[in-house]
Amino acid sequence: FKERNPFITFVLGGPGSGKGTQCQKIVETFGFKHLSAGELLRREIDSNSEHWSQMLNTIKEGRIVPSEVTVRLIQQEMESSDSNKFLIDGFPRTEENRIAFEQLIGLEPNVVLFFDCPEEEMVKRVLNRNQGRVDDNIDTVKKRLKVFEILNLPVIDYYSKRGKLRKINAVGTEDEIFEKVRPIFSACDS
Ligand code: UP5
Ligand code: MG
Repeated sequence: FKERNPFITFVLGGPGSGKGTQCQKIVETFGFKHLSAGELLRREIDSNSEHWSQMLNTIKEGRIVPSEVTVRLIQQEMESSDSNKFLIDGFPRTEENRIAFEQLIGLEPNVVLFFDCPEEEMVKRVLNRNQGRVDDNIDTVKKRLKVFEILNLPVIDYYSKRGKLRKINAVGTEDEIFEKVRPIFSACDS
């Protein structure tokens, strides 16, 4: 897979910061393959795969599923895809996730997007979503925010130091935010 020299983007940001929404727009405009780690895990739970009940509990508590599970799912999706440009949404959540990906896949991301959004806005968006997600309730959202701050901010900081981070203010309409995202990919497209 490494020999295919894929272009890898990690898409980070707190719960409800708009990662999935903006990924959709990037796919439409730039033709990336979108892989949401959370979606892949929810799909595993829905298909009653091994350890599904443990995974469901972890997500209800806003905690992080073991790296080997998530990295394996992402790897399978990447390897079976025709695309060579990937948006990996909501991963890596922890330094351990990041290191597991680098070791297993043997690649680092080309770019890391960070949707920076105030907590009260994230809470509002998540509670308004209404798509039946088991983690979209005020108790779990508070836990997700805490886990984001403690475990994910160090990952964001790591990529900032490596010059790979593109921080985007995630307040505004979906289209306004996409206009800040667009130039990042226009530059890679040419
Ligand atoms: N919305 C979007 N943009 C808006 C805007 N500009 N203005 C107003 N509203 C806007 O957006 C959220 C909601 O806001 C939507 O209703 C949208 O219409 C609206 P969305 O684009 O869905 O935001 P997103 O950042 O994708 O929020 P999400 O809730 O998916 O983020 P999380 O990071 O919390 O969820 P994820 O699915 O990535 O992970 C869920 C759980 O899985 C984690 O908590 C964890 O338990 C587990 N997990 C792992 O263990 N490991 C992993 O690697 C990944 C996940
Ligand atoms: Mg999402």
